[in-house]
Amino acid sequence: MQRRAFLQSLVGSGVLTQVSSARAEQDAVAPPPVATTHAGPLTFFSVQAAPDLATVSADVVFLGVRSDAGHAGNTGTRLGPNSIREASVIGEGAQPATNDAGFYDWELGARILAGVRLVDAGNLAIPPGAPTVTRERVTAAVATIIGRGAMPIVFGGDHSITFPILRGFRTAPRKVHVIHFDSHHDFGATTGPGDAGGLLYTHGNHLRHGVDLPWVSGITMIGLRGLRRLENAAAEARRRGIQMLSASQVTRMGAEKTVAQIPAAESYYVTFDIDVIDPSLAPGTGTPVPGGFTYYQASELLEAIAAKGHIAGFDMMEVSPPYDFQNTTSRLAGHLIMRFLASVFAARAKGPR
Ligand SMILES: [Mn+2]
Repeated sequence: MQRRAFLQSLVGSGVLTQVSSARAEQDAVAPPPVATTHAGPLTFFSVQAAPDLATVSADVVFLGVRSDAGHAGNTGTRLGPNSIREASVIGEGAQPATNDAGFYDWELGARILAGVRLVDAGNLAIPPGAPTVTRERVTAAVATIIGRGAMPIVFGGDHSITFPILRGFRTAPRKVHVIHFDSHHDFGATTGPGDAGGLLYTHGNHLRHGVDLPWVSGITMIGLRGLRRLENAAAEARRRGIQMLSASQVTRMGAEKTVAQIPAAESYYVTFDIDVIDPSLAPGTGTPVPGGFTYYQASELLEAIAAKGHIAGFDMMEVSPPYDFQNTTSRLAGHLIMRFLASVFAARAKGPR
């Protein structure tokens, strides 16, 4: 049928008239308010913007590092920080300047993070073609945040950024045990043949550097899986006392038993590679591996870690929007961070950590 004739038949049947009169009625009853869906600077969950790290006064500082320099081929993680922020504010209107009221969590049936001073410092300025300078700036920024008494939460960026973040803990009041969520060990060799191809700083060997920092008291890896030709890095990691828990081991044990295996420590730093999540739930990453955790598994693991001891910092790495579907991965990443922080501050409220 011709389109015109089809439309005329609809008019004749009264369908179009009914629809348009219903809409007219709706418009008359509820004129649309003049409002914007989101205004002001783009910040994570619309928290207060605090671009001056030197004077920041907060409990938590979110910081984006838009760097791809440590990734081998599938770049895109430089778009991660803003994508995580955008996904976190969809559907939200103008927000209050402070976080006094916190957020309502439908699954807990309660408000979380009320009164916790959350601020977003924006993205670190990244010079083009100078990854060494980038790493130095990351270290300086993290050290500044810690010096201000706040907890750094860094959005990557590729995972090579975690080493300069850990360097920034040099003057932190407590040593840190690193809890590494990742489908990969990221413990590749830095010289000679190996998983990282003999390159010094990549997203595949940041923990090989991190393990040597005197203020890193230990490392636990959670979520390992996949097939590799080489196992020399795993052997070296074991030799260095690193505990490696595979994704299937953790799935069998559950969150409580898994976290009970992490040694007691003065404080914990959690580095979270989004590829530890099953790729069907978090496709937006450059090196996906079959298998992996669900959102609930990861959320429960983080909750148990928050209850275990003092949490010194956190990073969310390898979110790569070009491979994502409907911002699913960015949204999942953002929610995990907020659920984790809710557990951290609920634990702190119960007593000193
Ligand atoms: Mn990684």
